[in-house]
Amino acid sequence: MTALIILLCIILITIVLVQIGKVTELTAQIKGEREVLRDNSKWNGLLSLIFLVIFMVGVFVSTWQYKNQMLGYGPHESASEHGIALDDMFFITLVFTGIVFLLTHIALFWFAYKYRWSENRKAEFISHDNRLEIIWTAIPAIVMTFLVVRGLNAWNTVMADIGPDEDAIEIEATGQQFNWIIRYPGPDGKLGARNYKLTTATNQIGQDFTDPKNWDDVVVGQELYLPVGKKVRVRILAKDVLHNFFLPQFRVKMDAVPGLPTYFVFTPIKTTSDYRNELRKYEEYNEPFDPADPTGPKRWEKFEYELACAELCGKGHYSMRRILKVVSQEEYDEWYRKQESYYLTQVRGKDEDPNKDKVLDVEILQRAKAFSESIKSAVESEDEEAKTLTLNHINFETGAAALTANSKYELDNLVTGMNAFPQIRIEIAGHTDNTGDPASNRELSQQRAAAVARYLTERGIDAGRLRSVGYGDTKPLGPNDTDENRAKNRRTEFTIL
Ligand SMILES: [Cu+2]
Repeated sequence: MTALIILLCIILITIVLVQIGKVTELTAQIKGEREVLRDNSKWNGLLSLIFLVIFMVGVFVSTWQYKNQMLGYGPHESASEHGIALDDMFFITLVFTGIVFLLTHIALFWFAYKYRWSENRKAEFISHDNRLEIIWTAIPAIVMTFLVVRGLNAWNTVMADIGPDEDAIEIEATGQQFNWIIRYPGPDGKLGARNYKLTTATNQIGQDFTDPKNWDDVVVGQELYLPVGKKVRVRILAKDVLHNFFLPQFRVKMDAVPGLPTYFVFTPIKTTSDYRNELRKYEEYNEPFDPADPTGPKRWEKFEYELACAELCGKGHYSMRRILKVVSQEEYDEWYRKQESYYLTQVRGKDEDPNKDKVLDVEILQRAKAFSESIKSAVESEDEEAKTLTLNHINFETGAAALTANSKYELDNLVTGMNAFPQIRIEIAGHTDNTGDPASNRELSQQRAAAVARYLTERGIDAGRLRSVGYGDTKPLGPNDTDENRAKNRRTEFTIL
């Protein structure tokens, strides 16, 4: 129905236009051609002049109206160092194109009015003018050179990579349909190697876990943090289709291309709260964030820097939004301390862990620290029960009393503890589960406890400070009903006497 009405309207308008044309022709015949021409030219010139005035007023009013939407101005000042230079470039280009825009439009409509048709005037025909040609070639050439040289300069500064010894954080962003996987280096400051062939459901970015640099790497959650004033290099990759790493407030924008790593280096210069305080000065940011809740928080209070994907990468594209918090170095350090290694929390000890049989340096350090803390609190404790500690990382060859090679780390921690508290004496106790003959269980547990004691004396601990006992299956921690519980009951303990 609507379509029919629209069609009818078009037909009617066409008929009206044709009729107007006919009427004009008829009046021309009656009044004489020249008179009509003079009338038309006069009106044409006058309307051009009126249009010029309205148009120019419109240009200036809308520029004023929307000034707070412009990059590099008011609430949209850049939050990064290089962003200021980029905004300046836009501004200078705007000044030049603005001048040209104003001059050409004024000339166009003013001339249409001033040189409207008149019987007493004849056009002057200029076939060629060298001076004019030189002027209008030279001016754009000089302006273009200025803009291009400046732009090239800015490009080289913005795209400069970090130097080998420069103090910077390198993080990694991998785009996939539909989220960003953001990886931070661990305390070693280095990101571990990747190999796409190693990609699995748990190892989404194909980290090569035989590379020790990967062991402490962190994969962060929905919010990412960066310290203010510190240079950041983002390694940008994609797993499936084109994505784009876009931090609008920082003027950071770089394609994430499958198979072709790109990067962007930038320095945030404003924290999230700095930026909020700047927005606070503008009326439009003092409106409620949620229009349905007029007394709720204001827009500036809820402002967050965002990481977006600026490539239409599929139907879930919008869900690639992430929050970036720029904070002080202290706040950053505090957040960073809370992050956990992806490898140690998600992969370590599982089937796909290539280092299952090895004890890692990070673990040795962690265990040494934990051990020294627990032996200290056991020594200081008044509670009898707290004086018994289980040696969780001591293992023996199956059915024998020989210590496995990896057991030495915990035993060395025990040696360090015995040296730190020279006054203590300990009882080393071997325990088994209830499988097999009780007498041989007791015998085996005795031999194992003795093996531990032997190791300690070999490391210089006085034998008088040690007592080794085999309890066999007589002191289980719990019922021997499942494999798991039996494993808990097979243990080596020591008690501070
Ligand atoms: Cu995307």
